[in-house]
Amino acid sequence: MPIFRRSPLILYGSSISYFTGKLENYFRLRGIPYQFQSMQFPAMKHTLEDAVGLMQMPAVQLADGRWMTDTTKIIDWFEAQLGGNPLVPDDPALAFVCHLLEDWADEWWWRPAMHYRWHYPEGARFASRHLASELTGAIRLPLWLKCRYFMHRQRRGYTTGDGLNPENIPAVEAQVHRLFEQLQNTFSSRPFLMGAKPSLADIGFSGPFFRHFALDPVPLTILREKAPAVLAWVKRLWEARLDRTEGGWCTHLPADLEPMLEDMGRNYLPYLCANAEAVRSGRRRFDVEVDGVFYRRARYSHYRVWCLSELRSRFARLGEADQQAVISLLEARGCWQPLWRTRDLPLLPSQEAELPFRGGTKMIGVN
Ligand SMILES: N[C@@H](CCC(=O)N[C@@H](CS)C(=O)NCC(=O)O)C(=O)O
Repeated sequence: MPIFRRSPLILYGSSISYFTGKLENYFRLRGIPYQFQSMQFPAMKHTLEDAVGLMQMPAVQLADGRWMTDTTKIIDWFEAQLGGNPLVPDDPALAFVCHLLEDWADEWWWRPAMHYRWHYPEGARFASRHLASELTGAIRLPLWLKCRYFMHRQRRGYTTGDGLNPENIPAVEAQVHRLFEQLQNTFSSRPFLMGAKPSLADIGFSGPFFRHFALDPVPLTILREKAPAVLAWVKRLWEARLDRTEGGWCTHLPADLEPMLEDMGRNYLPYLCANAEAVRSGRRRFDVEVDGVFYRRARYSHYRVWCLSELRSRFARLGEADQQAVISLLEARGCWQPLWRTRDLPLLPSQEAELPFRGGTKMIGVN
């Protein structure tokens, strides 16, 4: 029996964090016992930089003392220990789509989720107060000052400091509305993204939804009014246990997922390629127009070069017939060509090879 079945691991993070929420949904779904602890700063920053090479949340400490970082690779590791691959459809082309959706949820919906939290005063007031009280009790400064620090840091790092401005905000919000409509459509016809049971794609989407869109005041109001089936899915996923779920995978790509793939082919995949070009030429800030939206002075991300390389390696590992199936599925939805637009990727030497026990780069480097 794996060690994590015998003694609970510790999950360090924040009770309103995107990726902490993603990992909690995974642990619950898989029945992996965990004890949640809020990260305390500044102590955890030093602990994590020593233990895993960088400070990001969540972090996991196993009962044998080992530390882990990066939800995607943490989940991979647990899945390998548990065996059987039950969170990914058996059909290789659908399995590829499942991983694509997880990546899209992790990386593309981060900025809009941060926008809704930090742009609107009701979100920013709630989140800054919550984070300041939850994470920085040991810092002896007035609460109002810590709140100001969080608001400023998160905007500078992730919203206005990552390509958002008054000109493009309406278009970015329109994308979020479109996603809500698409998911409302999906969850009105079946319980989870890829069938009657939860997949890695659902776990991925719990990132932007569980602790952001379904929690922050402005997007929550939109969901209540326009996409209640999505709120029902958030709750269903939180309550789901894999050993108790019945039903199987979709046997082919459901029509309701097609518009999402088309959007991914128009926004995320071209963005990933543009980001790779920015990293190659050392442009820490770059301008990029994707899906008709112009992002000025977006931050480059070494980590997302690796994300693109992971998607490509996953494809490369498939047999010839499965590769053909993936190509036809992606080509028909406009995802194939943008996946390869930038040929050689500027990866760092052995980039992220030690995950989940040691990380090399943060999603976006913010101090
Ligand atoms: N790829 C990482 C991303 C984790 C991440 O970026 N987490 C955010 C909080 S939800 C964070 O810690 N950001 C670092 C910072 O703000 O300094 C994962 O999957 O765990």
